[in-house]
Amino acid sequence: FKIVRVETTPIDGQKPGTSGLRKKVKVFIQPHYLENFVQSTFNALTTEKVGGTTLVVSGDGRYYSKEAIQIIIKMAAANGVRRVWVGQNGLLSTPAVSAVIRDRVGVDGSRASGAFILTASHNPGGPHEDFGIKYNMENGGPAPEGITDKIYENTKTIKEYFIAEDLPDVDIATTGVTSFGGPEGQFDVEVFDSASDYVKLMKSIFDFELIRKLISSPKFTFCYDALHGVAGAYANRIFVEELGAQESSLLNCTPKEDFGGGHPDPNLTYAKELVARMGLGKSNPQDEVPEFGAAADGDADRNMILGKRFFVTPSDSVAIIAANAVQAIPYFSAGLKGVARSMPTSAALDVVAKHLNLKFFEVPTGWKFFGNLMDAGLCSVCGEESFGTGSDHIREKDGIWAVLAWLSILAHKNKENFGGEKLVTVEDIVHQHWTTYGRHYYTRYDYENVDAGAAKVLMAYLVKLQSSLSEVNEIVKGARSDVAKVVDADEFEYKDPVDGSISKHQGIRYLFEDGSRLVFRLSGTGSEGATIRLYIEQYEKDPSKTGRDSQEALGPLVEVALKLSKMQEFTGRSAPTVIT
Ligand code: VG1
Ligand code: CO
Repeated sequence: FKIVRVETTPIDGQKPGTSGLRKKVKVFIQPHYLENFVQSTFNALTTEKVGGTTLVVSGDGRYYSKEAIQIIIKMAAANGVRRVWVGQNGLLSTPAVSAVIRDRVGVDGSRASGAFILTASHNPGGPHEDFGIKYNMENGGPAPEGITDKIYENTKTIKEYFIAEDLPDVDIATTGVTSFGGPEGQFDVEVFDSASDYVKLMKSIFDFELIRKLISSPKFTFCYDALHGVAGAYANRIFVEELGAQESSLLNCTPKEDFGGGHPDPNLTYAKELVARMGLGKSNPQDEVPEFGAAADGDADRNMILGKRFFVTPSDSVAIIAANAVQAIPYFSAGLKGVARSMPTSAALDVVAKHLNLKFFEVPTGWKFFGNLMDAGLCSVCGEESFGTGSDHIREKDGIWAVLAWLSILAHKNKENFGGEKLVTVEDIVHQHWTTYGRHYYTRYDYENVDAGAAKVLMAYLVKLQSSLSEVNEIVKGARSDVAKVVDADEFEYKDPVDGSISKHQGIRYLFEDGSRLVFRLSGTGSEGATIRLYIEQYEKDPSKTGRDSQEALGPLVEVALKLSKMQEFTGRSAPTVIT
C-alpha cells in the first residue's frame, strides 16, 4: 500500500468528554471528522509511541463501527503502526479491550500498546443516534486528561492526516491474520475471538465451580439482559456455557447496531423488560420471578443488579462487594489494597472502608481517575453511582465482572445450603449490610438536553451562593424545617495522589450537618445540549429506619435541592427526565 497525505482543516467541537468523543452519527460521518480525531490522537501520542506498535480497534458494534474500523486500520497503517487487532465482527466490550491490552499475546507473540474503543456507551445507536470513540493507553485505561487535552488542542490546528487509501478492506468477520506490504515494511491485521481472553481472565478471578453450583441449585433462578449491546457476545459463553445457566435466562443478548431501537442503559427506566421480569414493574404477582437479575449497557462496562422485586443501588453494590470480596472472591483472598469511589457516589463505601480499616479515595467522575490509584497498588475495588463497578483486574469498569462478583457473594452465603430450605437472597444480603453499616438513601435526578446556556447559569448561581452559608441555610430552612443545616459547600477539586495532577470544577457539593449531601454536576458524556445531574444522599444509622422507600425518605432533601438551585426557574423543567 501507499501512504497518502490528505489536507484537512480543523472541525469544531472535538473535545473528548468524560469518556471520549461522543456525537450524533450524522456528525461523525462528515468528511474528515473521524480522520481528524484519529490523526490528532496519533499526533498526541507522538510518532515514537505509534510507530511499530500493536493497536486494538473494536467496540460495541453500534452503527458506523464497521466503516470506522476500516478507516482506522488504513490510518494506522499509514502512521507506522505495525499491527492492528480487531475483535471478530469488530466487537469487544470496553472491559474486554482493557483486558486484551493488558493480557493478550498475539499469534506472533506481540502485545498491544493501546486501543481505539468505538462506543457511545449507554447512548442509543443507529443512523440518527450516537457514535463515539476513545483512546485507551498501555495500562488498559482511558487516556488521562494530559493526553485528551493534547488531542483536543491538535484537533484545533490539524492540517493533514495520513491514510493508506489503497489498502483493501479487511474481512473482520473471520478470525485470522492478513498481512500487507507497505513502504516501511509489513503491516498485519489480526482478527480474533471477542470473548476468549476475557473469559479466561474471569475464570482466573472467580470460583466458577462454586457459582456453577449456585446456578444449578433448584432454588436459584437467573436472568441477564444485554439490551442488545456487546455484553451479548460474552453472556452466552460465560453464563450458559461456563456456568450452566439456561439459555432462556438471557434476554436481548444478540448485539445489534441500533440496540434493537432501545436505549442501552441498564437502569430502572430503560431496562424495561428485565425490570418487569424481576417483578419491579407492572408484573403479575403470580409470575415466576427470578432470584437474581442483571443488565449491561451498550459497551458492557455498566451493570444493574436486581434481586426478586428488589433494586440494588449502585452505590450500595460497590460497598457490598468491597465488604464481602475477601471471603467470596478468590482474586481478593489476600486482602484489599484499598477502595475508591467517584465523588457523587454515596458514602456507603466510606463506611465499609472505615470498618475494615482500608485505604479510601474519593475521585472525580469518570473511570480514568481510578487507573492511577490501581497502577500504584492503592486500590482494589472501586465504583460509581452511575452503574459502574470494577476492580484492578483491568482499568475500566466491568459489567460482567460485577455480576460475577454478586453471584460469588450469593454462592458464598449459600454454600452450606444449596439444596436447603431457603436461599439467602440479594435482598437479604443488602438488608444485612444496612444493619451492619447503616443505609445511605440515594437518588439521582437527571435533566437531559437542557439549554446549555441555562445550565451554565444555574451552575454559576450555585457556586456564587456557596460564598454565603447563612443565605444557603435561610433557603434551606424556608423550604423544609425538618432538614439539617448546611455546614459546608464547595466545588470539588481533586489532586491525584500519584502524579499530583489537579482536576478542577468537578461538581458542586452541599454538605449537611447529619451527613446528607447534595451534588450538582454537568454531564460530560451527552451529545446534544446539556444534562444537569443532581445527586441526593442521606445517611441513616438506626437499623429500625433503614427499610423505608428511598424516594419517600429523600423527599425533603429533594425539595431543598430544587429550591436551592431554582431548577425550574433556570431550566423551565418541572420534573427530571430520568430518576435513578
Ligand atoms: C457518566 C457517568 C460517569 C461515567 C461516565 C462514563 O458521565 O456519570 O459516572 O463514568 O458516564 O460511563 P457524565 O459525565 O455524563 O455524568 V460510560 O458507561 O458512558 O463509558
Ligand atoms: Co458504558
